[in-house]
Amino acid sequence: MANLSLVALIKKWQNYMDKILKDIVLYDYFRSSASYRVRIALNLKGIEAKQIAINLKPGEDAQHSEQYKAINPQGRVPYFCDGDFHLGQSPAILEYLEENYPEPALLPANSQAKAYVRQLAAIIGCDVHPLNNLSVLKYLKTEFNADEAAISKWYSTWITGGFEAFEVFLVNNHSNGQFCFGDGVTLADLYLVPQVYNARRFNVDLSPYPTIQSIEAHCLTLEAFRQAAP
Ligand SMILES: N[C@@H](CCC(=O)N[C@@H](CS)C(=O)NCC(=O)O)C(=O)O
Repeated sequence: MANLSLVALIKKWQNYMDKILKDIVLYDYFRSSASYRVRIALNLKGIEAKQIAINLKPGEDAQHSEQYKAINPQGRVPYFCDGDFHLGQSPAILEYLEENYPEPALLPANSQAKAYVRQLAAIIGCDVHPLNNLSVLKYLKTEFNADEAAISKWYSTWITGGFEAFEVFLVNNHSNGQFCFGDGVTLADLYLVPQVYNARRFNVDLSPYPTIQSIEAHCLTLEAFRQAAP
């Protein structure tokens, strides 16, 4: 009897571990725009992921907890697990999703078009977002005594610089005002819409960027974007 229940217990444990190992998990935070990109991709590709919230709110700082750092040593979100394969950094996660869950494609097939879309994504992912990250803002406050006004100025400076160029690229390349490129969603839209959300949070004036605003408005009519929104 005792042996039988031990076997049952082991079986139960094995089932549980199998489930965890096969699960797709996304560690994220609702306001994290890097996580928002990944949430949109998961929705578009119809991938069900278990979301685990890491509370980035100053004072909570769950990203720096020992427990979370044991999962993601970088202490940032998003962090993605496909079974026992674990991955940080939204660009890497998005590329992984694109290769392993190719439908619908988020990159055009043509290599020049693909490079153009990646360029747009990189304006935000490499040049805007990293400068406005939570840890950067915290550093400005604690190390340079930056007050709220200075932080806002810093924040809008990098968004404005990025959006100015982004808008010109969109216009010069004849964006249809619904998507950054062509007539469907690409990675560029996944980077743009969350960044516009950040801009709105910090009251950045978006009036000089009508195409960006129009793309945001259109993308937010799509269920995959709406459900991923903070
Ligand atoms: N390059 C990374 C950036 C990730 C990142 O910095 N995420 C922010 C939230 S959007 C974060 O976790 N910040 C925590 C912190 O700065 O302490 C990516 O694209 O995944």
